[in-house]
Amino acid sequence: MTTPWYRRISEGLTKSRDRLEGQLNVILNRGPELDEEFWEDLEDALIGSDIGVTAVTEIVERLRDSATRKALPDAAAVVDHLAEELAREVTTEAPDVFETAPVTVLVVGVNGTGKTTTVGKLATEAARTGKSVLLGSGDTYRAAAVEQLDIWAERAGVPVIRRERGADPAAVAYDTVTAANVQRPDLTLIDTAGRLHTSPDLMRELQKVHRIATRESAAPVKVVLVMDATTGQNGLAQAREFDAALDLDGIVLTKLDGTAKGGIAVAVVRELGIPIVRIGVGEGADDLKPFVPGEYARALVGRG
Ligand SMILES: Nc1nc2c(ncn2[C@@H]2O[C@H](COP(=O)(O)OP(=O)(O)OP(=O)(O)O)[C@@H](O)[C@H]2O)c(=O)[nH]1
Ligand SMILES: [Mg+2]
Repeated sequence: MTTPWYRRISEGLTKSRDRLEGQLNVILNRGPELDEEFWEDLEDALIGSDIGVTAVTEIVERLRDSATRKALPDAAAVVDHLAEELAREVTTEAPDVFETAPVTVLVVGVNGTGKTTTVGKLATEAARTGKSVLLGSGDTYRAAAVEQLDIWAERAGVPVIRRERGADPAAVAYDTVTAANVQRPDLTLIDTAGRLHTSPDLMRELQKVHRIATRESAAPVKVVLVMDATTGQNGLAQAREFDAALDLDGIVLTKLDGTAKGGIAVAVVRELGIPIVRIGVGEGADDLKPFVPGEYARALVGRG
């Protein structure tokens, strides 16, 4: 069961697991009784991981039901069953947007969440598995943005469509999808500049980028938000705004390695209803992983 892949996810979630596992151990050390104090402390431990009140209430309810039916006889049995319930909360039927080919994916999000890095990692992964990839450098604001994407592209050996700094990002999107219509790559990824979800002008600009890409692209166009897991509840607020403006197809949850509140992934799926399509557990090319509910839950709870 301990594949290298699982080990990396598990390492990435160390901070979150240390926190949650520590709290669960405190609860377990008090004894096997399933009294009110047990259920309250379990709830608090889960809410403290940013799992979100809605999901926590449902999970604890189900565990209580099982305990009443004597399926879970004591505290240890309940805690052992927790990972399974958590996995259930984040399981969705949504298809993997990066696996359908051909596809064009517009990558959006607030400043510094990891968009360009994620585009680089995705390009690396796709190229390695023999897919053809085309990148569009849609961040025309930041001086170093094009160079940053170029470095990833060069390493992955994939072409990039770009324009001069200050150009209209919708023009870059146009150039990219029209090139894709001719070259027909399996995967086209368009990076965009970071922007605050509270800025109407910048959100309108992004809608224009999306409109033009959708109008011109022969391949279906999907929109993926890159969300920084360390921003917690604020990240959820960002996601709601981006979803309202662009109707998101998926979320890449980055920097899970940088937070003790990795339960935020549960809140993303349950409260936003948007599937998590990848998780970022580090800065390297190999640190972007598929989101597998069972593995994630085991890595978060740390037991079994
Ligand atoms: N620890 C960790 N760092 C990450 C992860 N993903 C990205 N980063 C780092 O986050 C920082 C910002 O990443 P960028 O890819 O430049 O973020 P961005 O969203 O493109 O930023 P802007 O274009 O300025 O909005 C970089 O230092 C990345 O290495 C991750 O999963 N874990
Ligand atoms: Mg960027």
